Amino acid sequence: MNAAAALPAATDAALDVARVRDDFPILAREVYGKPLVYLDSAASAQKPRQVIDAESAVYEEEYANVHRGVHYLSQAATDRFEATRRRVRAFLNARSEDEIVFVRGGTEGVNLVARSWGRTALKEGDEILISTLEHHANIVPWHLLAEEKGLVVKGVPIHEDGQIDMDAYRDLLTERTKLVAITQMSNALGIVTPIEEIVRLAHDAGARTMVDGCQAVSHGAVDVRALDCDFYVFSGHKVYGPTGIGALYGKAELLESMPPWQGGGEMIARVSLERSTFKKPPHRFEAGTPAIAQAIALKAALDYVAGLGLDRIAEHEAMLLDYATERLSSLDGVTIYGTHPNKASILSFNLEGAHPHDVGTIVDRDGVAVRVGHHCAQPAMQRYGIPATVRASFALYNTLDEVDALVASLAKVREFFA
Ligand code: 7TS
Repeated sequence: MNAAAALPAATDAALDVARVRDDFPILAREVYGKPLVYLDSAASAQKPRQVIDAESAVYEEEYANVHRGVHYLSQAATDRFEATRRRVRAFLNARSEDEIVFVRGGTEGVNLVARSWGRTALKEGDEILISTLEHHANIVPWHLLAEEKGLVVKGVPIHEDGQIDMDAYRDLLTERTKLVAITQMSNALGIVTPIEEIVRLAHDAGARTMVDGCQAVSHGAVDVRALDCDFYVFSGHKVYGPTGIGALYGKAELLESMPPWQGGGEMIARVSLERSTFKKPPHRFEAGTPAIAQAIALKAALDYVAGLGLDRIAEHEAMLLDYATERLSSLDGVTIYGTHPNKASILSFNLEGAHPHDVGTIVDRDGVAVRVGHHCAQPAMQRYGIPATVRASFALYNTLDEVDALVASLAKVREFFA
């Protein structure tokens, strides 16, 4: 991924993980009398003090509703809320802050695109291409829309190694394809997709593109202008920010052409009893009181990762992933899902003879938090003929010792089921 413009420059030195860990108060706690080993950041990342402080400072110092008050506090809160929009613009390297719509998270971003753009731009028989790697958030909204409008949703298959089958993708792209909605990084397998090529081929075929960046944004810089995607979504909570806030990027001319998807306060130009007219994007898509403190604190999260340097974060996580892959492979009866070299930060696996839920429960007693289940990515599980996996996901605050703790705990699981 390309370095985004306008982010504070980081130095070349490796990540100082001990210092970074001090920023995350929760990492100092114990569970069941054992040090917490948090390997579930793909579900939600822990928060640094900088984000926690930014959110509580809003309530302690400058809280009021935004975009409506003439009074001092409302204007101060509005300024800070809009400062995050500018920050997200820089984070994604969008052209304009008007291309950044605040949403609750990735799920809401996809639903917005489906409900607003999809409902008006697509017609019966049109095709939407998704992939086997998608999170349900980038599948179900398209199914709902397809049901309503008579659209066809098709899935691009993946190879055994978890990577998108680009030949199959080329074959599936036809003049009927009107949207390609594909992830930049799989939450279930950690595979990083060739998203630039996917977008380029879609555009060559005349289709619009929506990139699910929920997993990708915390592992490398994103440049939506270089990528040239039409829409891009991400959730704040996976990039060390608060829950309840995320962003949808949409190209200005597309957002301009789209109708509101929710009606209410703050998105209107004028309302009479008979009819309403609407504001321009992005406010047209932001009905009601938003997640004010969360949005303001999202800026602190984006500043935090930029300050450390996304390249350095990615390098550290790649080191953890390589080490974990090697150590896990040395255990008997381990199957790793997603073996294509282009992957980041996620290790999805099963232990022969042990149900993933049992594995998760046993390692939890050693203080090791992993996610088990289908990871809201059932098509990927179906591809491998399994109901679930164990998923360890690594973040900027994880250490090699924590990988060792996971492996030691898994060795106990092996003994238990031997
Ligand atoms: N897309 C991807 C690729 C995701 O990983 C997730 C959440 C979403 C969309 C939805 O994001 P939300 O913030 O709106 O929920 N993924 C996960 C996960 O892997 N474990 O818990 C949530």
